[in-house]
Amino acid sequence: MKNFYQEGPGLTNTYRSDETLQKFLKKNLPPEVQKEALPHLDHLGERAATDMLLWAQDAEAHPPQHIPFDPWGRRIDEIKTCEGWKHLDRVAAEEGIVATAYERKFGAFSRVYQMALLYLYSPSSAIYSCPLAMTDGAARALELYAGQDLKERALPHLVTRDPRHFWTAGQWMTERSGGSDVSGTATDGHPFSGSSPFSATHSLHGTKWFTSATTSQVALTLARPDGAPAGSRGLSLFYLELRNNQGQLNNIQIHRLKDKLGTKALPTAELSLLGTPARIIGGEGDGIKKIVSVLNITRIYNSICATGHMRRALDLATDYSRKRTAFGKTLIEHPLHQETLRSLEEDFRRSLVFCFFVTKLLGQEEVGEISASERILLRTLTPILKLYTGKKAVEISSEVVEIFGGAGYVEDTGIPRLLRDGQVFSIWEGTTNVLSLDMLRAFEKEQALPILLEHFRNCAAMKDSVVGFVEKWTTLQNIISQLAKAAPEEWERHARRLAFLVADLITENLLYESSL
Ligand code: MFK
Repeated sequence: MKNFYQEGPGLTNTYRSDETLQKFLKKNLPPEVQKEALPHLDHLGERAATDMLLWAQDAEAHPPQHIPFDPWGRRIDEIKTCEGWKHLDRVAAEEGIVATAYERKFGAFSRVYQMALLYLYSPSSAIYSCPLAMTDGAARALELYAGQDLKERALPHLVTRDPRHFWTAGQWMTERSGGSDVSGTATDGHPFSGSSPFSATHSLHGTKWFTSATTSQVALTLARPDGAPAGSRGLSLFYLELRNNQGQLNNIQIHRLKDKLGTKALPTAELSLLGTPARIIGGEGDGIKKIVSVLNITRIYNSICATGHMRRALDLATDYSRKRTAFGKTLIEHPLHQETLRSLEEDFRRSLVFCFFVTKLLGQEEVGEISASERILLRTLTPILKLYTGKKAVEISSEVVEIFGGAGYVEDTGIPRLLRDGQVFSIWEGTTNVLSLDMLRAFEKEQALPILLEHFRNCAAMKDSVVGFVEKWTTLQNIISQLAKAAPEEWERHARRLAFLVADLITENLLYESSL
């Protein structure tokens, strides 16, 4: 043991090392999709373990800086990002991380292919996947609600594969009064009288408290047009471009970058709109309903990124477990360690199959091949997926830090970052409680509960009386019958428990069906 030095964990092609993903895709993608997607995923898996990894490390080592003034005192509000961050933007465009979904070459499976790309891209992207989530969500909202001229102006940039023309979008919803409750949004929209290249209709005044990816070219935001009522009903959805043709900010003042627990490479700013030209989307009102088309996509991104994050943490832990010796054998040879990893791997597999189940439904919806009950399942399962994977990402990250022992608690091993970054998934785009309540909203507005129960009755695990499934099904039925005549407050009190039970049932069945 003289002069012993521990070898650290390493990564190899993250597609080839991911047996679960490979098995899943080979079983679920039609042959013509596999023919194109699998070599592409192999190529991206290689990049995720080589060039992307180096750029992500560069981005983490050189976080963004806010430069409010130029040397002569002019307000410039530059956000300086490093080369690594810029490269990750280029990779996103080149590899079609957003584009694949909108080209719709493979119908509903385009989404599965695209989310598989995102899953490999995200853990080596220093969370450049966050700007991409909002870009994808904005593309969908514009596709659904924008006028033809705005679509023609913005959409090609959001979904291009050409890095020179690629734009990312922000989603600026959160204000000081609330990230979950946006009804108090204080940003006003007054009629705009100047000229603007995107035919602005309003000038916006207000302060946005969390604007991630503030280096984006465009953003969607909520504001209250003159004369609109108070509360969330009075909000409208707006499109804006951050800079004019000279590269100056369009009456936007950046106050500071947030000093966050994790996701350090991602510029997240507080800013004020000081008469920023903006274009109303889809007419006045229904702003929340329109912006949830963004949220329902970013929530699925969140889940895919959380699951990619779990995979990365487990890859590092597994590799380390093969290298680290304790008590006369490698960690991986110890039965208790094996059992710990096995249980974490199972949680990861549950997350992966759940993600792709919901992704497939999203793909079906986007190409108009979804039944009425599947659409309601998509609506209801999206928040449940997000809350489930968000929590699993935190749990797995914490266990993996522990697997590394003291080394996991030391910054320059890079392992503590897993825990800091992992924590964002349960907060970003809705906390566990907000999402549990969103599930109840779907139960109420869409009459989703009977459809969910019918789905469970038809599950293979139910038909084959799989013990774990049947036990949970009985528990779910008991809770529902206890709540049958209860007041809404009682449903709220049990919403989290219900949501996790639904997630357990869905994942139990998907694992059983897929034999993963
Ligand atoms: C990656 C690193 C990131 C860096 C750090 C980030 C830190 C975090 C920064 C953040 O701030 S993240 C927080 C992001 N915010 C959210 O995720 C929003 C959370 N809040 C919600 O999800 C609320 O439920 C929501 C604002 C969407 C709605 O609340 P309201 O104001 O009570 O709306 P209401 O009246 O229930 O719904 C309005 C309409 O939208 C209704 O339709 P009707 O007009 O027909 O009645 C709803 O049914 C519909 N709706 C609401 N949610 C929906 C939906 N429809 C479909 N899907 C949904 N999810």
